[in-house]
Amino acid sequence: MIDPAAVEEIKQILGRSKRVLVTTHIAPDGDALGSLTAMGLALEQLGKKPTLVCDDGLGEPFTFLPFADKVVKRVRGSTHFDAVFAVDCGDIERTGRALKPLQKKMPPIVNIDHHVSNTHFGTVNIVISEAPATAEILTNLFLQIGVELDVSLATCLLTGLVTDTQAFRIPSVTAETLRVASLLTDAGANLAEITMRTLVIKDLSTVQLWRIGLNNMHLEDGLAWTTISQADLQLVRDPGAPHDGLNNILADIEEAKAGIVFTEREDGRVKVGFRSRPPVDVAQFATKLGGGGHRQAAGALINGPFNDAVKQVVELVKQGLKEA
Ligand SMILES: [Mn+2]
Repeated sequence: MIDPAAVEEIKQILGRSKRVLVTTHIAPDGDALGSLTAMGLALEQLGKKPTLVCDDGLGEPFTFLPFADKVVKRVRGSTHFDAVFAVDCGDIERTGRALKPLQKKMPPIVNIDHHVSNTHFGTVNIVISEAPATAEILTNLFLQIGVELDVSLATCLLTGLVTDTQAFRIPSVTAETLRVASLLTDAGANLAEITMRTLVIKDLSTVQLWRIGLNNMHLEDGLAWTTISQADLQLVRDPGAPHDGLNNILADIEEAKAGIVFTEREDGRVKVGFRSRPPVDVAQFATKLGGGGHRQAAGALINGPFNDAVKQVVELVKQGLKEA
């Protein structure tokens, strides 16, 4: 249940609006894009003219989403909008350049999000940090304002829910999350297909990167780490492929308390990606290196040379794990 006063304010804004810009955060994930397209579909159902903007666009594996082809990187034509909806976006800076063309005459902003760090930048703010996904908040909002959950809308929303919860596996998943998911499957969303497309299937380059990473893996004193150098990247079909999953594999080793993937960048700097299982806090290490993140997933970008950087961070983290 969403605060009825906030829902009333949203209804009033919608009552005065025809053209609505919907946006989300840069480097979008499944919850960002699922929420963006769901909001667009809902607005269309309510007779509005939505424009969906994501500064980084919408790419694989999310092109299957209903309304995916409506997502643009920049506003074209008139920059007059009656309202802005920002979904899954903790900070207005995270919208990138999406709102730049509106700066001179910014309409009311409705901010719907679940990031604990949300800056409440909206005219109306629905920020529920206990919710595991923005899509869960949106589902409840749609029910409260009388939007019908059809199969397209349900598919977008369930995609947000499945991806942000890693298929309902994280601690913030509650009975309410499962009730929302069952409403969405009742409406026709295909849970198995969404999970397969967004969490299971990987492109070949990703798995090639994992192979390199697993070959280079070390495990000492409760720390699992691996290195991917520029020379290694030459062996991968698409060197830019994501290798987040590799991080999780390392941190999932029973004998490991934390996992680190070191990636050598073209500019000589070193990307350091941390993962851990509760209660081990890796954000402290990332922060020490000038980066940041969450307790169980954090990162930093540090200076090379590569081998020296790896050695230094491994020693720092091993020491920290020993003291903890
Ligand atoms: Mn999210």
